[in-house]
Parts: sequence; structure tokens; C-alpha cells
Amino acid sequence: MKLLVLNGPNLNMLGIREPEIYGSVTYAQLEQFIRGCAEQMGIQVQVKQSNHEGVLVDAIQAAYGVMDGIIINPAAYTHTSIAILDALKAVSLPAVEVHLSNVREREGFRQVSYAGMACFHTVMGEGIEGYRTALQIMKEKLQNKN
Ligand code: CA2
Repeated sequence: MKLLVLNGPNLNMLGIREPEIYGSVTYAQLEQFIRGCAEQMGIQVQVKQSNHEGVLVDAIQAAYGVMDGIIINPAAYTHTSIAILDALKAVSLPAVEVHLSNVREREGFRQVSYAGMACFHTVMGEGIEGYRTALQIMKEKLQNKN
């Protein structure tokens, strides 16, 4: 089982600012955490972060025919990017959306998720543990398929 874990803009700033919202773990530690969880579950992961919408679109397209699923935290592009939604729809891979914070309890502009419209599940408000949850949910989905 091979999964792409894709993280959007400013998540590379984790642990540096706004720890009250996003926690004190750095992005490097988050990547390590994701790799550790995946290894425990017998999942191969490619973990990628970009601040650029087109790079995220390219990464989603590159997953086509290579990966079994996508776990994505599109960060601010969650609420703006039809390009990311279209890319997820185009590759038609099972996708899970993750948010560190509980976006439902935040500002009005965070209440729409375009990417989420192409995802079969959303995990939010669990901090970095949300990535473990997403890996687990994806694993169950892919196992039930076969
Ligand atoms: O809760 C999440 O995971 C978000 O995807 C994080 C995004 C935000 O725009 C979404 O609405 C919810 C922001 C990521 C920026 O991360 C920062 C980390 C440290 C300092 C500042 C921003």
C-alpha cells in the first residue's frame, strides 16, 4: 500500500508560530511522526509539503497510477482552490482530508472545503494524531476494496 501525504502552504512553519492553534511540533517532527505511523501500519508513504498551489496539483497528478491513495492537508488552499479539487477528482484516487485544528469552530472563511468535496473522509481537530487516524481510515478503506 503506497500513499501520498501532501501538506499545503505554511505548514512548514509548524512549531514556530501559533502553537495555541497548531501545536508545538515542528514540520520536520510531523514528517517523522507520519513516517513512523505509516511504518507501524505497513504502509509506504511519500510525504511532501509545498507553499505553491501548482506544485500541489503536480504532486496529485504524479500520484496517478503510482499511489493507492492521497492524504491531504491543503492548508489555506482548502478554502480557495478549485484547482486542487479538480486534480483530486481527475486522478480519482481515494483521498482523506486532514486538518490539525478544528476548522468548524474557526472563522467563517474556513467553513468551505473545496478539496474536501473530493475526499471520502475528513479528520479535524486531532492535531498531528489526525494523520495517524487518516492513515488508519485509508488502510481500512483500501483493505476492504480487495
Ligand atoms: O488546521 C489545519 O490543519 C489547517 O489546514 C491549517 C491551515 C489553515 O489555513 C486551515 O484553515 C486549517 C494553516 C496552516 C498554517 O500553519 C501555520 C503554522 C504555524 C504558524 C502559522 C501557520
